[in-house]
Amino acid sequence: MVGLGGVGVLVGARIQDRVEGVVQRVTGKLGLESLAPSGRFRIYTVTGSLPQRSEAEYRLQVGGHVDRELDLSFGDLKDMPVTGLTRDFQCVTGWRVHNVKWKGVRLSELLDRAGMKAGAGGVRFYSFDGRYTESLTLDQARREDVIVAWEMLGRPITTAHGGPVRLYVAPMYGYKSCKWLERVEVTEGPPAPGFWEERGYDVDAWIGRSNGRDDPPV
Ligand SMILES: Nc1nc2c(c(=O)[nH]1)N[C@H]1C(S)=C(S)[C@@H](COP(=O)(O)O)O[C@H]1N2
Ligand SMILES: [Mo]
Repeated sequence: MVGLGGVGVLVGARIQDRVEGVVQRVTGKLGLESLAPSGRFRIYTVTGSLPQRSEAEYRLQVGGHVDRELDLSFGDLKDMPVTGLTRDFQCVTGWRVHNVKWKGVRLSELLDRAGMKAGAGGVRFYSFDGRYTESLTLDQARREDVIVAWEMLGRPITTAHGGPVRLYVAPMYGYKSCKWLERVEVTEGPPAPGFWEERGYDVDAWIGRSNGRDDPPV
């Protein structure tokens, strides 16, 4: 458990300080609530920075082993059938945020629109931070509680939380929920493990059933 416990938390802590500093300055200036900036979430990024992309410039690619590559704008995503979820968010390092509200489009909807070619084996996700990756099996990717999210905590997803669009995999530990989502790639054969999985975490990241910890989500 060296990966996330070591590098992630150290980088996370530094970023957290920076983000809180920024948010405190902003909220102070605007006279908004001076609460902790993002509830009890920790802000994680493995690159040491927070990549920024506006809703207007945002694109999501869906490609790989599919019949039709998709190149979607933020508006395209919002025009698709909306799925709302309210779930606990659980990081494998132990912190949990209760009753987080999410909105987005089911990943299965995007996969259906792209169409799977025969022999498709899984899905790999890429972040526009240029480093982070994740993966799911096709069965996992098609679950009703796996969404490409454009709203979190009842508002547009902030840059710190991976906006404008991030993945949200409700039944799995937070590391599956790839922030700053840029590309969804259907793979021929099983997908390569994601960033933290190459560093020792379980590929099947079911909350309460993997990584040797935690009770199932409420
Ligand atoms: N691109 C990217 N996505 C990421 C991470 C990251 O470092 N980079 N960290 C993961 C982990 S370990 C967790 S717990 C959640 C944290 O989400 P938050 O930063 O919005 O709290 O994002 C996940 N997605
Ligand atoms: Mo995490």
